[in-house]
Amino acid sequence: PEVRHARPMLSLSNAFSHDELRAFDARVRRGLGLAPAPEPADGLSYVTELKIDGLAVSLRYERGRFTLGATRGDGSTGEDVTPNLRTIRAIPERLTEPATLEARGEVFMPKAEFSRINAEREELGLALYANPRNSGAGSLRQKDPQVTAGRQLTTWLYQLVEDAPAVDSQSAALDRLEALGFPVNPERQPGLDIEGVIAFTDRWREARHDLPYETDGVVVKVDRFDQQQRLGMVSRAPRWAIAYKFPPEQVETVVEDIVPYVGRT
Ligand code: 3BA
Repeated sequence: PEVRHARPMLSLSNAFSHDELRAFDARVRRGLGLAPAPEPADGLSYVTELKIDGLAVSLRYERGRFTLGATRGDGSTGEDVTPNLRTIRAIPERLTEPATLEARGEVFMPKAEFSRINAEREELGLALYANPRNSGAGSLRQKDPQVTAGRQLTTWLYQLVEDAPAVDSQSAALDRLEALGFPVNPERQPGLDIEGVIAFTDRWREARHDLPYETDGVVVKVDRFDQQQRLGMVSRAPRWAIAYKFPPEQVETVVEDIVPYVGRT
């Protein structure tokens, strides 16, 4: 069944270069009425998160119990995948306090599980999944939760939606999600200016290959909620966040043979 999100799930605008990140910083500074370059007391800092290449979901908890889980869908309406999400061990059935909230994040398939599933599918003569992302999405959007249960899916949560927020920044929200019992990616960094953000993207462009899961970039967010609020949104994308995408992988392919055919024409 379909579910309407209580609050719409937004989308992220993209940046593909350091200059586009600096242009994002310039827009943020202009929007907040700050000087074009960082000053000691300007109160602006960014928090970076690895961009997980998975399927965005929203998990609803009432009085500390998991009650409803949905895919992002078009942002307003997603699919109810609660029984499938209940098979994912990383998703807590009970929180550490009886809170009513929504936690949003990414469900994904680790690289090793992707290899295992594809090897199994090859054995069975089934079509192979192209990448962990497709494999993860396919595994979650199953009619039979037993199929999902047979795949090792996991999750990182990165957004906390509460009626009366208990925290005033994204970095504190990530810590609170962790304290509530959710898995939160440890490779996050608060307290950065834009050059610190750029250094973070440079470090992970290479290091990402050593991770057991796929990341396709870095999400950069203005840390303070009051500043996020003042910046607002354009269409459905917050002006206070941007996704930096790693450059596509350059690989070499060996052409082993060329077989020409002559057709009727
Ligand atoms: N942070 C994806 N959107 C993200 C909350 C905002 C956001 C993402 C993010 C809008 C990731 C768009 C879909 C969505 C929850 C809407 C992340 C990641 N933050 N770390 C700023 O790791 N892929 N995606 N998800 N609401």
